[in-house]
Amino acid sequence: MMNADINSWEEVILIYNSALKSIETKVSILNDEFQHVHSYNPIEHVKCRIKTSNSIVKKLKKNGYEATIQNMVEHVNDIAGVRIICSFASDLYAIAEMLANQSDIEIIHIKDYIKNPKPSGYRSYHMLVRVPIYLSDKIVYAKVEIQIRTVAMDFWASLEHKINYKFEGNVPDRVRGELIECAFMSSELDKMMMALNEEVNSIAANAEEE
Ligand code: 0O2
Repeated sequence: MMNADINSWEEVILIYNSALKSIETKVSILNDEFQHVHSYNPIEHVKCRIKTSNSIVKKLKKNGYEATIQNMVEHVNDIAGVRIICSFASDLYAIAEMLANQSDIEIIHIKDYIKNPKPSGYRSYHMLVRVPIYLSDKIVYAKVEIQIRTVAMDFWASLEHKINYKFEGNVPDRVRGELIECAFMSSELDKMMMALNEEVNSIAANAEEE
């Protein structure tokens, strides 16, 4: 059964909430296993949210679609959103690969705004996936947008989001320029912290060998 079988608002919420739970559990298992094998948690925290009905309708209208359940399910990719915040960029790619390798996760597309940041300076790794939900009499599939980013990327994105909201999208050029500079600095910070962490790990590994 496909997405078109979802036909009431209550059912939409039920299905997308289940999809969120499914991804949240998968991420939590990976984090526990990482802790078991490597003795540390790559994930700082995970945030799950269902897009509000107002935001869904706004997005549909912006893209020229009528506000119907069918259009929502077909054209709004981020009704269910999971944000995974990691300490280091290397962990972020490891988590993304582990999720991608799970046979019941179908990847619809990947947008790597870390390798290719947006002109705004935005950096994050986006996976749009589809997961099966087993109901009493049928299987339905729901899309989940997974955003994976470092703490520094998340800090930048939440400030930029607030600034955009305050200026209703018309951010003054000077502020926009400063934001781009902050994005560059946060990227440099990520690189330095990752290098430092690798150095500390190799010192610790050498000490263990001796
Ligand atoms: P909100 O309020 O976070 O929900 P799609 O969702 O795939 O149909 P698009 O624009 O092609 O649409 O997807 P993209 O580029 O992958 O971005 C989706 C989400 O990423 C956005 O959702 C934001 O959460 C985040 N994002 C993308 N670009 C930026 C940016 O420049 N700054 C910040 N702070 N966040 C960004 P929404 O629905 O736009 O917003």
